[in-house]
Amino acid sequence: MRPDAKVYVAGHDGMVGSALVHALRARGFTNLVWRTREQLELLDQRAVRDFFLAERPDHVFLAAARVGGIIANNTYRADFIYENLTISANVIHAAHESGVTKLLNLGSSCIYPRLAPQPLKEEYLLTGALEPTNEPYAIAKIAAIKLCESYRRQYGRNFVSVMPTNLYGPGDNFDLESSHVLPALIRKCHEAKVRDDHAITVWGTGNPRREFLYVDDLADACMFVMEHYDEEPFLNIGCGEDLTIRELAELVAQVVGFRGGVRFDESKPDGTPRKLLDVSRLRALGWSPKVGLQAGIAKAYNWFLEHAAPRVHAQAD
Ligand code: GFB
Repeated sequence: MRPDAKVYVAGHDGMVGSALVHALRARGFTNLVWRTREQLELLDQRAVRDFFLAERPDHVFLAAARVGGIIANNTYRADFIYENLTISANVIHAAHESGVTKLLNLGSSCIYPRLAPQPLKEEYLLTGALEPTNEPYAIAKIAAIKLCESYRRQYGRNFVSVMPTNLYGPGDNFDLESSHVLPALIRKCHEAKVRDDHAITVWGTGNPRREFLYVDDLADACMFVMEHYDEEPFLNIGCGEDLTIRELAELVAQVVGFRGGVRFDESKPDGTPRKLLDVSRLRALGWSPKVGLQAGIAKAYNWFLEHAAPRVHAQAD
């Protein structure tokens, strides 16, 4: 990327998009473009097209998406498939029409078959049935991969996709119904500590295994891919290590300083039993993460204390 390249970050105010803006600025990129949802509705095809033709960005990070944890995915199934399909189609097509030099599309590790061998290699895509709780979201993300591949094959566009593992960090959603597990556990442990509760309640059996990546590492990996990788096959982004939800709950409790117990609500879904990415392709290209899980949870907890906890308390009062 030239230092004066015009870079559009779609989804700049989300957890991933804001980490990308931060990473771009830290590397000296100043010609950044973004729009709030009020200024540009990404579900509106004409508005997206007009924006791209007026701004003509050189590089695009497609980090705009409707996201959420297992219950949100399972409950708002229509919203998750419709919004994610539409955003991807509108942005990728407009990037093609306006002649964008390179686009990086962010997917998700839930694109892989529920019972695929572990760790998940990129070539396992479309080799089996998906996890039912997030099938609509996964189908939309698979469609986005295929959009990038297809514009590359038909029109020679440099559109690349990456599949991040479960992410967490500053700017995360800490709502107990719609969030992912890690921010939910930070909030549950914090509130239990403040209230001096005996235990927190964790959804499911605690047995599923998940891999977690700190969002600044993800942003760093996206910068690396934007600058060094121009091939068609998409790339996994993860740390290559996982743990059970029970182990995660214990680790979060330790970082937060909650000394009570953990009980499991087995009426809530477990989701896919294991989701560990094979990250050998990205490692072979020369990228690896920097932030360990315990340090990352401590950073995320500090952000929660500074930004999210006051809001949560204000809502409760
Ligand atoms: O993070 P999570 O919602 O997403 O849940 P997935 C991971 C695991 O943590 C599941 C358990 O087994 C949950 O049952 N869990 C335990 C909890 N306690 C909680 C809690 O308080 N809140 C939440 N949310 N989970 C999502 C997909 O799957 O991951 C998306 O639905 C996307 O499509 C995203 O891929 C990264 O890892 O199961």
